[in-house]
Amino acid sequence: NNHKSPVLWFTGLSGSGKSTVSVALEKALHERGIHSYRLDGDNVRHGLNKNLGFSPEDRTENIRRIGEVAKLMNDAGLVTLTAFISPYREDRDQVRELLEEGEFIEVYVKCSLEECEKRDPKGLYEKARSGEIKGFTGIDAPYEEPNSPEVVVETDRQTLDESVETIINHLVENKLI
Ligand code: GGZ
Repeated sequence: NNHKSPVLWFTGLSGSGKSTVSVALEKALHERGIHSYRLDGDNVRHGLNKNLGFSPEDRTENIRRIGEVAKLMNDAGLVTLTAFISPYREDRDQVRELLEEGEFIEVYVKCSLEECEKRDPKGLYEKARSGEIKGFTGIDAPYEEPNSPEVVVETDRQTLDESVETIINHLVENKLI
């Protein structure tokens, strides 16, 4: 198998738009005849990783398992999309190391904390601010920004279509699709 298929690893704060952008990208890839598979909280944290919470150790284990699953799907030749906060740089770098050179595409879904809090689609930031939820990313748990992500999309400054186009352009320019 000499054809590289990418793992698109979305990382960013809760509410930054990881799911929205990855769903839209999946659709754009489909329109180009490219079959992809998306891993996100709905199909992973309720199944494979339902024994994990949000302590630093559990988040690291969450990302480790997702990385291993992404590697398997990548071996099977699928374009794989993952949408998890993945707050620790070291954990993301471990996944990068599991894959071959050039296969791991870190997509930083950048959005100010202020804007994420304003969106607060599930009311979780409000609960974190009031202390009802402890250890919430960006409030009282860390988010380590990527140092050199392959792609950055800024969801508080770009439209959804622009973000998708930015990612597609990167994939085309690097002959990954
Ligand atoms: C961050 C939390 C927390 C805490 C529950 N911190 O906006 P959401 O709801 O849908 O996305 C968040 C999701 C994060 O799960 P991940 O598997 O992506 O996290 S990690 O990569 O850090 O393992 C949020 C919800 O779960 N959630 N508690 N304390 N997000």
